Amino acid sequence: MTINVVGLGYIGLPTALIMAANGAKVVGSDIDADVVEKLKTGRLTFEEPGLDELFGKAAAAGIEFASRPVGADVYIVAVPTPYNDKDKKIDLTYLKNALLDILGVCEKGCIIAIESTISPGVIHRQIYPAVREKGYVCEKDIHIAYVPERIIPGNMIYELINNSRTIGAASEDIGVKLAGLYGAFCKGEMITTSIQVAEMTKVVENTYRDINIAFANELAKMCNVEGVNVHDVIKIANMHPRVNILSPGPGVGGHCISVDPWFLVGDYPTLAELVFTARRVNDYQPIYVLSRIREIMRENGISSMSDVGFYGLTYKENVDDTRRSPALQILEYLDSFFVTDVKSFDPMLKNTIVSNQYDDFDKFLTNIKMLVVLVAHDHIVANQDKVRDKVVYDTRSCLGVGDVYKL
Ligand code: SAJ
Repeated sequence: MTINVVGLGYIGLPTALIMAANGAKVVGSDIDADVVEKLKTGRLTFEEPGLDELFGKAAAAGIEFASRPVGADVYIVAVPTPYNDKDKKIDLTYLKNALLDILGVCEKGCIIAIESTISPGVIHRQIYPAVREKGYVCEKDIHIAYVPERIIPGNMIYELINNSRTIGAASEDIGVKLAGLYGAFCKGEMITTSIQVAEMTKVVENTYRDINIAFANELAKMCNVEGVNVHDVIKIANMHPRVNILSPGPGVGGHCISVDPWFLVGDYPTLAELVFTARRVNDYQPIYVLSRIREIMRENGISSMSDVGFYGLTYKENVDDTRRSPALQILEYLDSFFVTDVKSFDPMLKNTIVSNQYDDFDKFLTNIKMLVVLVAHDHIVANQDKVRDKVVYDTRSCLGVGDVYKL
């Protein structure tokens, strides 16, 4: 069986590599010529623990890279699916373009397994018609399946191998074929179900997490009014056998949890009230953190933002991904008021992406009076002794050092 993984981003690349490393004949394709060129010359496009080693194994096993889809038995599609800012509905431009490219080269009988997040009903309402328009009979000439990914950046390789997989297919036969294909590298349970259930489940998983984090963020604000440590409250509440509250933080970033719930809001505007409110709470969180920064500055006689340093620019700990990062949102907000002198440092970033960004932690520290920890990278936990003489606002509650402000 030959496999073409279409879209070599955060999901497509590890998937292509793990399949090749486990013996499948894989071609990875991406419309971004730079990405293809880098991969062809042995360079990875982002950092992730274990990805380097996996790349080596896949290269030795003969993985190929191309700038367009090629003939294959199975296509695995992992292209971006953003949402339209106006109506919050899913934007299927990339997915439909990838599909048309595949339909231009595929043979009858192939399976197109979509991994990109989609909103419920998209395959029947939008993908099937696009396939029919090209003269194919769905589920006879071309099989469409929905196999959403579940891996978490920072622990992707482990989760690719160990998470259970949802396989949404129109027939048992296709479900079994895909379970065999994924089962070649994945030790988790293969759960075969209908396409519609798989579609709804994917969005539900991320929405559940978003709502839970929104509750934690709201709780943090109430605890702050009471002068109570929210982390103590959550820790004790979570000791109840049926309570599991997530952690408050400076906001919800990344390209999944802060995006997918909008699909439900866009599709069911009068029904998804709780989902909408949770999104608003989490989207407002960076501004709340900024108001706390101002309060803490006042309390400590710090009058200039140039004395404040932001630690962490990525959307979460130990990754180099800055998409929809709360830290960048705070910086952008400050910038809109012409406050451009805040200093920042992120050990995970090799490039300078904002002004006054330091590449040396010690130098960064000597130039600030107040440190705002926005991301709990292992690096800051290991180096916390160095920040003892600073006013510290730890929005992730990751530091053990004595006198720090918590969220
Ligand atoms: N965050 C909090 N508090 C928490 C947990 C997370 O504020 O207790 C913040 C993080 O700092 C980050 C954001 O939420 O800014 C999202 O991070 P995350 O680690 O919760 O999730 P993602 O976006 O990296 O990955 C999620 C995962 N989904 C679930 O856990 C249900 C992953 O399994 C999915 O594969 C991925 O979305 C996806 O691609 O859909």
